[in-house]
Amino acid sequence: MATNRTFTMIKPDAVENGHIGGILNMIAEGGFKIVSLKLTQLTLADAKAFYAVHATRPFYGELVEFMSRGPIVAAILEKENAIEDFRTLIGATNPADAVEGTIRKKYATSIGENAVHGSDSDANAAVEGAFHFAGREQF
Ligand code: RTP
Ligand code: MG
Repeated sequence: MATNRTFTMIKPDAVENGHIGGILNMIAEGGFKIVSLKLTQLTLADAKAFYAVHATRPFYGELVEFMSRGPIVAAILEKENAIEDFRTLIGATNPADAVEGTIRKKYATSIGENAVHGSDSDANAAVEGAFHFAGREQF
């Protein structure tokens, strides 16, 4: 299995609720190496661009308002099979469906405010990582 990278954000709800440390710990315990990391905040325009793929979905307005309302932690993570293994670690989009031991089971509050993001493909991980980090910030 090839080593590859995924992109994650600790979303505004989890930052507000004091879960940065707990989530980074679960990421480390899950075997992911942090290759980029920062506390930052999306503008409304940033959030609209980042989630452009969801522009026609009914929850888009709510999603971009939420994602820009406060600081987030952005990170690029490296591991064998990173995309799939990270989505397993974060759990289902709706925390009500997330299994025990996942980040969303422990820290998410609702389907919209679900604590973390994980890229869904290698191509999107590269685009999303480059959205937040210059090449010299990707170690
Ligand atoms: P993410 O992209 O954040 O890792 O989440 P995901 O793949 O599990 O879910 P996705 O379908 O890509 O949806 C992106 C984010 O939109 C919000 N959402 N709200 N109210 C709703 O029905 C609803 N559905 C999705 C969530 O914040 C979700 O993570
Ligand atoms: Mg997604």
